[in-house]
Amino acid sequence: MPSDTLRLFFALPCPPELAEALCIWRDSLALGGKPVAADNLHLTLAFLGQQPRTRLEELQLLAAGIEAPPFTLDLDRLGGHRGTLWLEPSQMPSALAALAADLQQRLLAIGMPLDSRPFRAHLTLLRHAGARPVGATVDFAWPVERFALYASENTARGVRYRELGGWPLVPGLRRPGSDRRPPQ
Ligand code: 2AM
Repeated sequence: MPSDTLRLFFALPCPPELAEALCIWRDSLALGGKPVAADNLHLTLAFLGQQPRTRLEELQLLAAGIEAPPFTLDLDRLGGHRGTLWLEPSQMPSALAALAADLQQRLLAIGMPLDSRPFRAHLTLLRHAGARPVGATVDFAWPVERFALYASENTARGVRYRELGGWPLVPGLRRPGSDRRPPQ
């Protein structure tokens, strides 16, 4: 019988060609550990934790109301902590900060309990690494064109992130405040 709750999060899904390139590069580092599967690579925008299934429709409607433009995310920095290895941008694109902030404000407005830590954009590549990368340089350009809602599920083959809805980022949309004229 399906559970009454789902472990949910909103994220940017990594495009398949980029995911493949990232996995090839990561595997070439030969750091051991538990690699994140190519299909699971993503950048979390908001982590909701365990939520009742009955709230899914509300979350899908909330996401459909978001208007934000596409942007390029330069993953040009390696980060890591306790055997976890991730990629992150050295410069946070303002469009990404605005998208995450808009989503989080809307989630708070419907009473979703969110992590109180500030948003830190990162894409996890590897967990429980046996070694640290030495001298590795990185620069992957990610054309971000959509975001999605996922359920994290434990399967016989490990954790799988199932997409429950996806929404495009639409060109030509201005961020709030971006149409203000500078003072004369
Ligand atoms: P991670 O990659 O840094 O582990 C699915 O679990 C996604 O949600 C992962 O990207 C994970 O981040 C993130 N996540 C898991 N638990 C979280 C938490 N308590 N707060 C914020 N993000 C979390």
